[in-house]
Amino acid sequence: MVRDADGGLRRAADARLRRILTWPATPPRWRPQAGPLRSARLTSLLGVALGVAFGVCFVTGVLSHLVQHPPGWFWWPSRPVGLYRFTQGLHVATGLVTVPLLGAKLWSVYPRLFTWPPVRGLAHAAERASVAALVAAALFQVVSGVLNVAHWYAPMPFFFTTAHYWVAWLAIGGLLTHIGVQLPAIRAALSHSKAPEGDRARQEERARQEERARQGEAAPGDEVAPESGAVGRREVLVAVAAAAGVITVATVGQTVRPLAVVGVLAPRRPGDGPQGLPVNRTAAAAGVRDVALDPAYRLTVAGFGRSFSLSVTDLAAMPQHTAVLPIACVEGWSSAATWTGVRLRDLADLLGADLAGAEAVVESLQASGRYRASVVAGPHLADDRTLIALRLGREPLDLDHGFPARLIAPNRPGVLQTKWVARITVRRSS
Ligand SMILES: Nc1nc2c(c(=O)[nH]1)N[C@H]1C(S)=C(S)[C@@H](COP(=O)(O)O)O[C@H]1N2
Ligand SMILES: [Mo]
Repeated sequence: MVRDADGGLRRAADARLRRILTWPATPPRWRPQAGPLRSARLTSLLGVALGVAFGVCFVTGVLSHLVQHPPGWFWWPSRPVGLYRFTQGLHVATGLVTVPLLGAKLWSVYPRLFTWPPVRGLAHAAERASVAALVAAALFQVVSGVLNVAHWYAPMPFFFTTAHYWVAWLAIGGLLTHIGVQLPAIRAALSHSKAPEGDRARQEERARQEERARQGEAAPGDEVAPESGAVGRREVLVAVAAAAGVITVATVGQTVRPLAVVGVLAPRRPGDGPQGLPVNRTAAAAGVRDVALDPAYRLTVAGFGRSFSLSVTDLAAMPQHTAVLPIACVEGWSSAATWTGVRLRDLADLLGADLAGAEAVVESLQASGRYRASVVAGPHLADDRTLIALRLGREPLDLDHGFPARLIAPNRPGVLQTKWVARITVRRSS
């Protein structure tokens, strides 16, 4: 029978692996001991919280990536105006909450790194390797994400966006595998108080624990005396929840304006900056000071075989519209502002072509740099709140906010709100 043959093969491979890896019978003395506090229930509760935070973070992160780098099949609406602001705020907030959760989770299982013997066979080796990959990926995501929120790119010799995106897939793959492998143990640990005596998963896990205990390698999660850790466990959970709460309150002010005063850990706060709005990249940093202030500035609009140029006076003479729209930076801060200017759609209409199925490429005076241009897809091109803004509040745009003209559209990441606009090219979307 095939099944027997498979099992036989695996047993033979396992036996060979064990012959190669001949561990001393007794573990070294420096092996950390599992205390009663590190119970399976604590580990499982932390794991569930971490899984939820990580899941929300993953979904909102993939969404953000799709919005910024849309593949052909992807469609993103221009309304609700603040949807991206919400999903990205949630991404950063859940990501920051994983810092204490991941720390506590790793603390609760850390003596398991030293299980003896280190490798018990092929399946065990594969499981340990997958957990190692998961831990490495999760730590990478948390550390790189925090560095990004802190605008500290120096320790990252790679392009953050690409690395953070691909490692997220590694982490989620590792996480799903881990949950699959641990499901019986999680269920057993969490059904501890509620499940009827005969619960099978629980019995199986009990049996496994007893077996491990007999082999003198009681895992830290194994509840030898479940009651002894009860008070301590609650304290640990309260401390972790408190840490998560403090981190959230101290950072969420970068996007929730009423909490800005307590946002002591938020690198940027709504309301701080010229004209009451933070600046991502200054005109000086982008190298556009002189060209942006040059009276010879013209905005070129091109497409469908036509092209024309407008001065700031020409733009100001067109119908002006006002919209309250947020800048929602992927780095986690966001702030709403009142913008006034010309509708992008009105400019495109001057080309005299049918705009159905069209998109616009908006380019900056900035000669180089990753965010010097962006594509405005159909829904945003058609939206009457998508503006080439000339004014912020009551004043002309500050030079650092994109003077003389910048793009501002609803429901888009900040990186796509191109400043110092020099050229708009309208084309059929591919
Ligand atoms: N030309 C140009 N436009 C740009 C950028 C840039 O680097 N160059 N940065 C973008 C990013 S990442 C953000 S968050 C917003 C911030 O706009 P603000 O500086 O006016 O707040 O501008 C966007 N527009
Ligand atoms: Mo940004």
